[in-house]
Formats: sequence, C-alpha cells, structure tokens
Amino acid sequence: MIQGIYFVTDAEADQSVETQVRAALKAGVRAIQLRDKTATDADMVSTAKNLQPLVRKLGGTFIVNDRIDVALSCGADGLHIGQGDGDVASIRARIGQDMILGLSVEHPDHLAAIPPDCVDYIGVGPVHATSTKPDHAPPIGFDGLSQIAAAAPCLTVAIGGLGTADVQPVHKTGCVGMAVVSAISRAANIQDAAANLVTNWSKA
Ligand code: TZP
Ligand code: MG
Repeated sequence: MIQGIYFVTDAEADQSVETQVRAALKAGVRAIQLRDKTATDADMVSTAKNLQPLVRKLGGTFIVNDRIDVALSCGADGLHIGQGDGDVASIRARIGQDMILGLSVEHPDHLAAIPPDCVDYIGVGPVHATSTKPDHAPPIGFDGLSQIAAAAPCLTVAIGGLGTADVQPVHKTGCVGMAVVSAISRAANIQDAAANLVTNWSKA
C-alpha cells in the first residue's frame, strides 16, 4: 500500500534512477513510483523490470506513472494516472481489480468526477510551486490540501515542492503519505535525505 514517504523517480537527476531507488529503499522508503515523461515505452519497460524486483524484495510498493502497458508488463503493484490520462473507470477495467490505482487531483472539483470504488489513492497537489513539474496547476497550499483530504473518497497523498519542513503540516491534514521527487533525487546525499524524511514522518 501507499503509506509514508513516497519517492517518485527523477530521470533528470545526476544519479541514475536505479541508484535513487536503491538509496531510497535502503533509507526505509517503501513506496516507489517510476516516472519518466520522455522515455520510450521500451526503455520504461526495461527500467521497470529492473526496479520492480528490488522494490518487491523489501516489501515495498512499485507504481508506474502514466503508462498502462508498462505497468502491466512489468508486474507493477500499481499505476498512477493524471487528470488528462483518460477515463478512470476504463483504466481500472483494463488493469483489473487487484492493481493499485492512483489519480492526481489538483482541485477540489476533481473529486466529484472520481468514479466510486475505482481509485485507491489520490495524489494531491502541488502543495507548493515546484520546478520538477513545470506545467503544474496553481499550488493549493496546506489549506487546499486539508480541504481535499477531508472530502476525498479514498486515501490521500500530498505532492509538490515538499521537503522535511512539510512533514508535520502534511501529516496533520490526514494524508497517509507524502510524495517527493527533488527532496530526495537532488539531495547531496540521497540516502541521508530519504532517511531523514522517513524518520520525520514516523515521528509525526
Ligand atoms: N505532480 C505534482 S507536483 C509534481 C508532480 C509529479 C512534482 C513533484 O516534485 P518535487 O520535486 O517533489 O516538487
Ligand atoms: Mg499522467
């Protein structure tokens, strides 16, 4: 399941995606998402097939962003889709009932459009502005996050510009997890940064 610190990979960081994931796992992160907006499907499949067993070995949860066929072909635990990625109920039908399905939510209005019993968690944000996703929706802040988390029909994970200082306020909104890219991928010491987030989350 998605819980605690949720690391989303960064194809543009100095360290390879495999190095990022190994360090995050070593630090105690147990939710990993492979996200790469520009890789070919073939490259994504190859990376996913390499990462999936690493994550599985430690009892973690491996999610693929956007690409349904990649998620299915590597035996991922789940798929994460955005608002523009297609009809949510049809995607659920394609991946089956057992796979975790995550959906990005950027505005309270998006909640009403979620089909019942279809989505396992929503990724809500961006909480803060972030250069990791240049085309992001307007930041919702902690007030927006709280409002959406309280009204959500499923578990909520926060995302967008989040770091150690945000662990407490995110936790307070009732989110089950906090997703980060750059707070881990761009840190001088990836493993230490991830461990610090994990420790803070567990104390929150
Ligand atoms: N969706 C909303 S913000 C974001 C995504 C994928 C990027 C989050 O990256 P960072 O570096 O943790 O701000
Ligand atoms: Mg998407």
